[in-house]
Order: sequence, then structure tokens, then C-alpha cells
Amino acid sequence: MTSRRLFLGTSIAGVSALALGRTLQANQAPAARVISTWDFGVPANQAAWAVLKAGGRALDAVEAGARIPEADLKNHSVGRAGYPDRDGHVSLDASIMDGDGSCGAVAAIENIAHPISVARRVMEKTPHVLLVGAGALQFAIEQGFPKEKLLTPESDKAWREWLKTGEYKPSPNSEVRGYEPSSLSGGKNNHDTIGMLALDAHGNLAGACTTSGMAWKLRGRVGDSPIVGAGLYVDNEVGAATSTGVGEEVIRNAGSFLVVELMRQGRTPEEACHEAVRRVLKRKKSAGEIQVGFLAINRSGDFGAWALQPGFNYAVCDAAKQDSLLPAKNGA
Ligand code: SD4
Repeated sequence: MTSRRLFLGTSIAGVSALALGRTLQANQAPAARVISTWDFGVPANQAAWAVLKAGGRALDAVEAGARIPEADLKNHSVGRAGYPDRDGHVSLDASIMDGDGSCGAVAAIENIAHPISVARRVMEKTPHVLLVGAGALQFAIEQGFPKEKLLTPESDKAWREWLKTGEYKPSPNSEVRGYEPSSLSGGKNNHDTIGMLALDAHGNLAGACTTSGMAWKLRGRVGDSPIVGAGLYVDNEVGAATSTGVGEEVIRNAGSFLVVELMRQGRTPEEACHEAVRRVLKRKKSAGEIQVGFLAINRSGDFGAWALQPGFNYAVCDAAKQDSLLPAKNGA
């Protein structure tokens, strides 16, 4: 039974790759490419591209790229300037995954500006995959990461303003964020977690996902981003996927793993993202006020995205163009 299933899986994937005419020959290197979620993916991709262009590893590229929004004080949904939880604590989630299945993550880590790099240390220096809270902070300090106050005056002000109502109400495309909006989203603030996927010139894939999570969340809340299979999944044999939006909906559907498995069965990246959005909708019944977006790339470098609602865009960077920003299709 197992071998029959394996045979079927391989042959379906093979047929679809042939149909696409994009099957890689053993000696043919794919073109390097990096894609990532939202407007702020553009500068992040450029940092990743510097690594890829020099022939570097996809893993190094996604770490370098993810660190850009983590350090950006205008970005209130990732890293240092992220909006805090209900009680005023900035707590960050991040994961990183290599195409061979190696992965590391941190969740609800406080006082560390670059959780993506701590996630990589978890992957490379420990026998574990995920460290959380106080233990993640302890590990980061042991690894030499500086302990910093992350709540910026701007984030503190926004939190105090929110406290006046204290209502937790996630809305599409997170208009509470303060980043410069793109014309692709009709001028609305529309950004969120950064999920980044890269394919290097050696044919290896890697992904990174980093966020401050939902603003005003309950203390201790963990989203999809640091959960391997939910916010991020990478498999060199098939492709890679990442997600943004309301993490609870992504976790319920093991979203990024689902997208990769759908590509394994022969769907294109866009088709796989679309089906994952349909699964979210199936359980949710209606999109309501929430946003969920998936982004995927396959091992040939083809990419695609799909979102529950309008407004989700993604950045693409390769040898041809370094600053593309594309709108994702949306809906059921
Ligand atoms: C989360 N998916 O924590 C992340 C962050 C996000 O809108 O995208 N928030 O649920």
C-alpha cells in the first residue's frame, strides 16, 4: 500500500511538471528567486537577493531578508517596533526552514529584536525545533543576542490609544499598522507578517517567517508564523509555502503544509494557495472581517499566491527585476 501510494504521488507530480514544461533536468540549475509577503517584502527581498546573486544559500538569503523588516521602526507588525499584546508586552514569533527539513522557531519571545536569527540558532545549535517565552529569551541571551526594550514610543502610544476601547477585533489587512501603504491595496495600510521563500542557484529552497503577531493579542498567544507546517513549510522535493493574516485560521488547517502537499499532488503554486484559502473558508463559513493569505513557490521557481480578501500583495525578486510587487487574487 505504501509503495503504491508513493508511486502514485510521484507519477502525478511528474505528469503535472511535464505538463507545465518546467521539469528540471539533473544538470540544469534553476534561476534564483526570492518572494515575500506584503509591500515591505520589496526591501527585504533586495537584501535576500544580494545573497542569492552572489551564489549564496537560500537559507542565508531568507535570514538576511527577514532581518530587514525586523529592524524597521516604521513596521509595526514585525520585530523591534511591533505592536504589543493586550498588556503592553512586545512578543515575537519566528520560524526558519531549510529544504532538507531542518527547521527552528521561537514563539512569544520578548526583548530580542531579531527572532529569525534566534530561530536559526535553535535549528543549528539545539536538538529542538521550537523554544518559547522565557526559555527562548534565555537561549537567545546565551547565544549572545542583545536584550533590548522593544516597545517604541510610537507603539506605546498606539497601545494606550487602543486601551481606551480594549476591543480585540482583527480586521482585513491590518489597517492598524503604520507602514506606508501601497497603491496596490487602494492606499490602505495592508501589511503584516513577513513570510519569505527563496530558491537558490543550487536548487535549494528555504523559508523564513517573522512577526509580532496580532496586535493587542492575549499574553502568551502564539500565531501560525512559528508553527512549522502552519506559517511556513519547505520541502526541496516539491516547493515552499508561507502565510499571513489571522494565524488561528491557518493553524486550524495546517495551511503551509497543505499548500506544499497540494503542489506535491500536481497543483501549481497559485492553485495550491487557492485551495488552501477554500479550506479556511470551508471551516470558517464566511470570511467575515479577517484576512488570510498564502504565498508559494515550487522547485522550478514558479510562484503564486491567493488570499481570502482583496488587499494582499507580494514582492518578487530575481535576475530580471528586483522590485516587483504583485496583487494576489482573492476569494473562494
Ligand atoms: C499571526 N499570521 O500571528 C500572524 C501575524 C499576522 O495579522 O499576519 N497578523 O497570526
